[in-house]
Amino acid sequence: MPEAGFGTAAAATDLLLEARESIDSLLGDWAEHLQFELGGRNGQALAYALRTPGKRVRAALLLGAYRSLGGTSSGIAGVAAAIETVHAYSLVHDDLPCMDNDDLRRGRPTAHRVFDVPTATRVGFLLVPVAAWLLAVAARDLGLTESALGQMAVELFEAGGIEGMVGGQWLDLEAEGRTLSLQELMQVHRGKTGALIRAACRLGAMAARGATPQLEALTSYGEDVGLAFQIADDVLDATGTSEELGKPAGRDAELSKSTYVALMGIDGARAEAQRLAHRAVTHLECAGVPADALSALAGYIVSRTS
Ligand code: GRG
Repeated sequence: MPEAGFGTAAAATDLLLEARESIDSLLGDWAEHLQFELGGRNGQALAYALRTPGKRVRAALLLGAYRSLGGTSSGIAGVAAAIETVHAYSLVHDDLPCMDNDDLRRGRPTAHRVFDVPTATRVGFLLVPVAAWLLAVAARDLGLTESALGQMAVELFEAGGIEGMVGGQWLDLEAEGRTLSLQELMQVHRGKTGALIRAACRLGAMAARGATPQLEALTSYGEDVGLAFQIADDVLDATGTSEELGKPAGRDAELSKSTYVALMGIDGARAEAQRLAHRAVTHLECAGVPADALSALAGYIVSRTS
């Protein structure tokens, strides 16, 4: 439930529900199609990865950003599905033995446990062109120009690359067993988790053909909620149960990872996440971007229990 001071609770729950329903349905259709096209074990594994149900926070942020700038087309779901597919690839690879070596994800056995490591590795890579296809189809449905599609593709795949998610994950892996400074930790979090969340907000704004000040406000909102999201994730890893999280709890301590909890304690980390979520909303208010749903989502991000 979103917290007091963060907009109407129903605005976040409605958006998350809509995101979950539309993305699960769209990715379910793609899973069926690609399982048939690819065939065999690879096809089954790709469909498994596409069908694993997440909270769809990135999709909800993208829908919220799009609507906040007046977007109305249902075609936006395809853009949201594209970013969720890049996120799904990152989870499949993050769980591999060469990275976090986890058995459970989204309440289900990880892809490499159900299939095997080479298959899960392949499937992770295959999800990237699937995301590109989803984006291209969505851009057509939204009536966007080729130039706009090109800009959105750069946005999505740069956020997923060395300057963003891959770079952040790389730094995170290299830092295992070492204590990072707060500045270094922020760099890891901004890349590993923040970059895709920032991109979700920017893609929603770009699809709505937002003006530069609105795009900038949504970018700043995305940067702050992106960091807040990962801080909340650190807190949940330290305080939640594996059942609540749908993945093994307490892994950060097991892997000797630097986290906000390690640096600031649980209360300090919670307070920092709250501060960032509030600041995120002020960026929208200052630019006159209608903030109710995005404010409620910011509140949800720092008060979620899974
Ligand atoms: C080759 C170095 C290298 C990297 C490959 C694996 C990878 C790319 C990146 C990992 C990025 C990653 C897993 C970041 C963690 C982000 C995070 C907090 C995930 C959990 O997000 P939720 O809670 O998950 O939104 P659901 O399941 O709800 O979608």
